[in-house]
Amino acid sequence: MPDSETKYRKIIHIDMDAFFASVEQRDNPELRGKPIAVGGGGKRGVTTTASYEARKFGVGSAMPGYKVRELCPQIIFVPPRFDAYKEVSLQIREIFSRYTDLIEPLSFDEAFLDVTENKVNEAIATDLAMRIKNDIKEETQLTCSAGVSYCKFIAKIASDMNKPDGITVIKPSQALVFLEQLPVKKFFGVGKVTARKMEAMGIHTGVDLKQYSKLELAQNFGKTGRFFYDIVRGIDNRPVKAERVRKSIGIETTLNNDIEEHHEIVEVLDKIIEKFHQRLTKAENFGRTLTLKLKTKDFKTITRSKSEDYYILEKSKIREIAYQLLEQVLGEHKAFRLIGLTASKLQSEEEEDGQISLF
Ligand code: TTP
Ligand code: MG
Repeated sequence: MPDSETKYRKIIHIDMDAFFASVEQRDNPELRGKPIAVGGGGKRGVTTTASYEARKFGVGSAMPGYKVRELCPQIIFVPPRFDAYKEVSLQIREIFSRYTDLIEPLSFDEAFLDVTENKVNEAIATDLAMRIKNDIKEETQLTCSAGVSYCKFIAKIASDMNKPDGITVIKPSQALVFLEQLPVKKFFGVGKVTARKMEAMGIHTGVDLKQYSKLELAQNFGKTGRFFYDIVRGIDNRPVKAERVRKSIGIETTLNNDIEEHHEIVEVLDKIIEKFHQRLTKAENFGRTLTLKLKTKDFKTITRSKSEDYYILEKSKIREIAYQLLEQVLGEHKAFRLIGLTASKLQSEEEEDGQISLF
């Protein structure tokens, strides 16, 4: 529990209610008030989610179709329309940004907002959460649930407590009792295996968890164990991390000696291309523009770029363009001390603009 000297943060966690299913019911009045499952209608498919009407029968996410039919024979299967969900996702993010720039999206339908300082000078976080809920309802015709607290962990648990269309506030003074009563399966990172292990150790709720020392928890659960130790005492200082949109991905190498032999330059460039391609592949993020950067021995920086209509995905294509760009430079300059390659106009950036579906 943070001591009374601490200036508490104000964190809101927002999560849309039965997200995909609600969008389907909004866009097709015939589905309203009925048990529906989004996806899972095919032979092998599983559901993405289910409407609240279907949840009464026990239908939920990631369930195979046959199981859903067993639980709820009158279920209506609806194929997913990811573009529609993406659109709402962008809409709600725009709403959040009216109130704060400290937004950390966790998925398409949920985000943390740090509103300690906010753009509308609203001192009461609960009132701000109400405003956000109202904006979302008015502009998307959909409901969401909000959790309000002083840290991320409690705000996220709180948003799930009064679904749908709910709001739950856990004040710092209520946090300790709240956490002591919390079933361990609600604790971050408690999967089935951990839950079973905890069960065996007699840990059912926060208060049981508290009986163990930090060392004991670390020995049994590693790094997560230390996290549990702090969390159950209400200590969670993780900041809300605003997602910065990446504009470019690049690699450069400063050389020990200036190089001017053509074959040496190409050798270094080939190594860079290899690493550069690996990095893009790992990030699953490619660019439409490639930039070659060179620094001459007298510290002059030269860049040459080329853009394509589509993302430059293959190593051979990167090499082809990089060689072309190098040829352009070699006419004027010879000796270099740095070589680099950068990709820009990235896939991730354009997805953010809503041009490309994320699914
Ligand atoms: P959730 O927020 O977990 O669920 P939900 O919004 O449907 O319901 P709740 O009211 O309980 O928040 O997930 C958001 C969307 O993500 C969900 O509508 C569909 C999708 N999803 C999947 O595709 N597969 C899954 O296994 C889960 C859990 C969600
Ligand atoms: Mg949700």
